[in-house]
Amino acid sequence: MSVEKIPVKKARPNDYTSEHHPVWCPGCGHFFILRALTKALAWLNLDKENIGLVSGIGCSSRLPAYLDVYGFHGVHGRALALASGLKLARPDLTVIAAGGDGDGYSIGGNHFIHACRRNMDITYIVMDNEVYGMTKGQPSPTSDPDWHSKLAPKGTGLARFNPMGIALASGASFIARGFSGDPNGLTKILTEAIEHKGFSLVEIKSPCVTFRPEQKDWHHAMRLMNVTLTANPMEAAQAIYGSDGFDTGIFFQADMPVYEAEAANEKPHSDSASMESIEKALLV
Ligand SMILES: Cc1ncc(C[n+]2csc(CCOP(=O)(O)OP(=O)(O)O)c2C)c(N)n1
Ligand code: SF4
Repeated sequence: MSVEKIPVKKARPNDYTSEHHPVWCPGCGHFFILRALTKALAWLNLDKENIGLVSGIGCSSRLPAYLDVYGFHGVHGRALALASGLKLARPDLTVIAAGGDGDGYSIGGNHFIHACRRNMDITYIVMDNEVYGMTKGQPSPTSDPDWHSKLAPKGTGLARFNPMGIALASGASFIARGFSGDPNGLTKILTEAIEHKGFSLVEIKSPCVTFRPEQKDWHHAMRLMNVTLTANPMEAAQAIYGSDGFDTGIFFQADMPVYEAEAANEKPHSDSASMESIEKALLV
């Protein structure tokens, strides 16, 4: 008797896009991140119903609306809190959090540090344009101190926040930088980040063509995929702090303990005992 082969359906990037057309400004870097993410999901051939994409608020945080996966457009700065709860309640899901530098590093800064520290199996995509785009151009934690704007004449005078350095110091086990203008490199980084077991920070330089038009020149400055991957935090710290922000690639990847709530693995959803454990876990 011949054994029939069951063909495995290979997903295509368009399988993951929703019917909504992005309302981003023409030329915004976020378009290319959306595309790279759909390519990574297709490459991994993930089932749509097993993906949870959570965001905060901002132009970048509109991402879940444009993907045909389970999505949650949350509140400003709370994407990682939501993503952590989702992963604890449904450890079987691929959980991705997304947002901007304002959302994640300013109002969401505390959640960012502790999400790194827990090293839960979540991929965090930060679409960094060094500005609050949606609220019309305020400086963000990653803006240069002397970036002059109507809202901050002569700049803030404040040193830049170093998200990758902070992620390393706080316990994240995968740290990478991508560029929205490098679709192939970015797809590769996102694929590796989603596959990685633990907290993955993917910092993506994504020009805001409206409030930071000078960022259109970033593509001249980028040094694409030139970073040497290490599992040694000292070497990673040197690479992160030695970079002027224009190098891309995976800076750090290590096999480190991943926080998983025992009770959440046993019985998700309405069981009050497991809800208590989840609440306790989030206070760690
Ligand atoms: C609690 C709260 N504070 C402030 C706002 C206003 N707000 C909405 S989006 C945003 C900034 C978003 O900037 P960023 O995360 O960098 O994303 P971008 O728009 O640049 O992609 C702010 C301050 C809000 N919605 N909720
Ligand atoms: S304001 Fe900036 S970040 Fe927002 S959609 Fe326009 S270009 Fe993109």
